[in-house]
Amino acid sequence: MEQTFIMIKPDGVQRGLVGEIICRFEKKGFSLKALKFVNVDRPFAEKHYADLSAKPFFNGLVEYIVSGPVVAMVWEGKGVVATGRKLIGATNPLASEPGTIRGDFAIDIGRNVIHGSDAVDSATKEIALWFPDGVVHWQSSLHSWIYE
Ligand code: RTP
Repeated sequence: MEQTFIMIKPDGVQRGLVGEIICRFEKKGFSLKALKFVNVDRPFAEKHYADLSAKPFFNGLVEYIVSGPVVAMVWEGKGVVATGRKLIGATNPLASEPGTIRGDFAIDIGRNVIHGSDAVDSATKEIALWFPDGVVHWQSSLHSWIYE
């Protein structure tokens, strides 16, 4: 079953959106496989966002991610990478549809509350980076009510 890496960024934590975000993924039917509350340091944030290192906003992005604790999670389910991105909404919250997390709770691209892996291979890399000891294996008892 597909897995994705989701991070609630420092603004999402500070604004008390952790429960709301977890609720949205749970209600959709996805399963939570790993969760930790963590302060990341600069080298770690730079590694996570290595693909963006040439972007002009890279330094500000890293400063933002290290500015407070984040919630790192692994969610599992059919199509969770792409559908997780739909639940999150467009990168720029002003372009995110109402009903999405960023569409409902954010305004500025530099304070957009949440990160979600953009492809299955980046999800695999990000899960390995954030959860090097692996994740818990379990199956929800609701499985047969969610999947045909
Ligand atoms: P994320 O990785 O956080 O899920 O975001 P994304 O794929 O939707 O967007 P990406 O292009 O990978 O950018 C990563 C994060 O960088 C910040 N950003 N700031 N100031 C800017 O122009 C700008 N552009 C991007 C955002 O926090 C974005 O989520």
